[in-house]
Amino acid sequence: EIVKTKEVEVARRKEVVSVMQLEKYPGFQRTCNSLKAALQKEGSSGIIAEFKQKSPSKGEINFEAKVEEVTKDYANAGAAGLSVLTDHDYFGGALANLAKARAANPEIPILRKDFMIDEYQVVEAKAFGTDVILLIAACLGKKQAKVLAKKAKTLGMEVLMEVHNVEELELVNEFIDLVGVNNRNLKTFEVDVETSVRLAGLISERVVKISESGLSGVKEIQYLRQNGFQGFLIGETFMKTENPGKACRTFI
Ligand code: IGP
Repeated sequence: EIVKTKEVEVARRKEVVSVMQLEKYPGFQRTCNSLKAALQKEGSSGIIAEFKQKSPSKGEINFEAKVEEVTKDYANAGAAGLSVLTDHDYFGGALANLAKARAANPEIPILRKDFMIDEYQVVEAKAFGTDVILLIAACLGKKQAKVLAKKAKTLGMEVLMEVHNVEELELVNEFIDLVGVNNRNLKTFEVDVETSVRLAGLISERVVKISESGLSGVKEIQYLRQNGFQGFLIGETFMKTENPGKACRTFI
């Protein structure tokens, strides 16, 4: 179970770097870029392009790609935001990748893609230059989700909550800025864009809606836009090609 793995990982990391040390990292000196504003901007592509080298469902996707290069190419292609996986065990990501993406792209909003279960990770996200944290409803309790979201807001970051069904929408609270519907069922890995469409009407008008996973064509994006989505999180479709930035450009 992912949550257990994360608890062990976080406990280990806390011993290596304390919260007080993290607060001295360069990320604490900067003001965050708003993903919500970027997605709401007139003419925004809505594309949140992800740096993803492997996944539990697909295995290796792209081990050659360099995070600085790919994220810069995404930004130049016209992506509204970037997503960087920092989970190592399941997705081959790293916090170092986040720092590199940040250094290469000072202006664009960056999402830290990980399984957040502890306030320590929220502080860590800020330290490494994150603008938006991800909270996966399926991994959290209602109270825990609120504590983590509030902490992120206190540090000036935005919060994206990921849901996959109606029940999980119960976890959305006043500190959530964006809600993402994951089209992929994390247990079966099955992908269905209709998951987004079905939930769209049930999501608060106050938040920006994002459709996540399994998106592979411009037609799908148009369809989702018509159904109220302003953000589209895409990883594999870009990363599986030799030139992810170029693939991204075809969606803009
Ligand atoms: C991207 P895809 O199918 O375009 O590569 O999906 C993103 O939605 C996916 O990586 C993702 C994810 C997650 C990864 C969505 N939610 C939670 C790790 C954890």
